[in-house]
Amino acid sequence: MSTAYAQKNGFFAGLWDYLTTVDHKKIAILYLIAGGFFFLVGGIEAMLIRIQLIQPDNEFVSAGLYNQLLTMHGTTMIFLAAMPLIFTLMNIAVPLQIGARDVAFPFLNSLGFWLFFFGGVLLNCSWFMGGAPDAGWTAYAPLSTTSPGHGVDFYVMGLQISGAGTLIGGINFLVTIINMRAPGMTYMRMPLFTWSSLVTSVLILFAFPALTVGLFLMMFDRLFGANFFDPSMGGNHVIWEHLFWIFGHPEVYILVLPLFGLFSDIISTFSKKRLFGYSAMVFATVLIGFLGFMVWAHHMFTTGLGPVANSIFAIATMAIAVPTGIKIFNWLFTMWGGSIRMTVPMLWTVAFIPSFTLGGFGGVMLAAAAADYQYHDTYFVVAHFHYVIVGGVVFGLFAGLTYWWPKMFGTMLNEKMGKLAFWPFFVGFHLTFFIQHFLGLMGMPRRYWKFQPDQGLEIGNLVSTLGAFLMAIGTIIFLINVVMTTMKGEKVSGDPWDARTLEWSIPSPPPFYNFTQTPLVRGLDALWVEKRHGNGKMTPAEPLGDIHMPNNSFIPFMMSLGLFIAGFGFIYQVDDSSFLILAIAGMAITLLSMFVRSVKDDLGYHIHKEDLEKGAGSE
Ligand code: HEM
Ligand SMILES: [Cu+2]
Repeated sequence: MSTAYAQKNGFFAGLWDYLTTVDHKKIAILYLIAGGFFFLVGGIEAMLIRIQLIQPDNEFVSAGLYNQLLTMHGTTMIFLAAMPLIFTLMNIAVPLQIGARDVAFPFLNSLGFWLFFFGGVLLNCSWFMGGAPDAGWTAYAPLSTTSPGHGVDFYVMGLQISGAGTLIGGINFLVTIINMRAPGMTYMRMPLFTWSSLVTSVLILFAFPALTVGLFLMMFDRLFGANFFDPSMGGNHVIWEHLFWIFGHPEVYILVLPLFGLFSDIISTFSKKRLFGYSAMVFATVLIGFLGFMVWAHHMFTTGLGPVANSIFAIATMAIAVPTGIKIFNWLFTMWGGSIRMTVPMLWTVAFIPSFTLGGFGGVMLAAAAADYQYHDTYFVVAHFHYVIVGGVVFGLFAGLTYWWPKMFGTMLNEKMGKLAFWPFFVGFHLTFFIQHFLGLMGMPRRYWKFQPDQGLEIGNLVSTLGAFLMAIGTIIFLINVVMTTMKGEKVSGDPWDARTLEWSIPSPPPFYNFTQTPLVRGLDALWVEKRHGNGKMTPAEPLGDIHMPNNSFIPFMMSLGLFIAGFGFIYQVDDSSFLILAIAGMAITLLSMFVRSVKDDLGYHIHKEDLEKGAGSE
């Protein structure tokens, strides 16, 4: 067992460090870079869609390309942008909020990232290899099973690899939050972000296997001649819809619940008050998580489930408004009478509340099954889900990145620039999506390439596109802020927001072992308790001792690379069976890496007490 931890410098040493890292804080940065990149790709796709719809009968992109852009925009935003950026936040904050040195399985954390990354790259390779998937992000059969070319095959293989990464990541956080909490951190003292990450991890554990199964069946239908979804051969395509939405509906809660938790932390921090109704908030989070699973068939009202099933799913769906309402009111009550500081994270949070509530109203309208026969597959739906996904998830990501930026990088994003980014994005968001409710009610169908001049849809579409440009401007200003902040590199203290939870009790950025000594938690908002009733510092729960750390490893990268190579093999063996060699070679790389991992003893290393006293690893 080695005890040395040499710090090498230089670009390649740094690159190698990131390729092999198992440190949750560095993995958070990897998720940020990859997720941020895919967010820009998805955003460009959105802009191209909106430019196509800026005027009637437009010929900016062809119909086929439009289908690809639409499919890739939705798929990219959900799987390759929103999910990884949420993993950024969970990775940076969860271990620190519970007083842990890392996640439960650091090796798996790295594997989860690389699987997501290679899956996303594989999916996007389709653009350069004969065309992207074009059957919508929902890939409904039989449209998807009969779509020509290899686009949908890339969807199947890319999402399978990427989804495995998410599943692994979710399980890791589940175990981490259950097992790794510092002494005194009972369940009812966990910060709300950690609570909602726990519920989210449970949702991932139950939802993603449905996607895995669906994608496997689809893979066999498309690549190996099976007929699970082909009615003419005795299959049933409604099965795909069920499997997809048993995954897909919980997925939207997987995306939004962590941000609900984040908003709770932000609101109590910047109102200088304990969260109002803490236990009701926890209960509401769990209830939303549970109900999120019981309502998937509201996506299938029009498939002929029958009036009884439709009514049950309609009522279950509407019931979600109750715990969500409890949350909204508790946020408002927390702010009520607080001494509010309108920082940039707080600004996004305050903007989120009415925006998301409007999205919720649209959701309740859609939940009325009879009415959904009118709204179904119109722009009303597009308006609704962007209200919740952008107004909830994207606002939350901006809030969370700004809030935890100092913890991640030790520098603070500029507040003025932050506000300058917020306003165009916020105004643009409402311009883009509010009017789409009416376009939908006027009969504009979803996923259409063109509309016609005499339909009265011109102005609405024009406004919507102009709004999208404003959002793009906001995003660019945010990026400029990131670049400028990084170049300036002004250092901040460990607790620049005067915050309440454990992550702010250590330096920014934290040393790689996080806590020199595990802290003792004496109440909810552990750091705040010490600020009020102590000397403002956490009391250690243990004497200073050696810290055990895991070694870096290149194996997660190799395992994922193998699957990436095998993916091409599986896809192209349909045309030419010699591609099976690629499938076999790729699987061999993966299996060999797994074998090496199993037989090689990797016991990690220790940081010695004496080195800790000298301040090893902290800046
Ligand atoms: C940032 C500005 C955004 C704009 C301007 C935008 C615009 C659009 C447009 C025009 C459509 C096509 C609707 C249709 O014809 O059916 C669409 C679909 C979609 N968008 Fe966005 N979007 C944005 C952000 C997002 C984000 C952040 C997410 C998710 C995290 C997202 C998820 C989706 C999904 C899932 C679809 C459905 C795709 C499909 O039907 O296959 N969008 N978006
Ligand atoms: Cu749903």
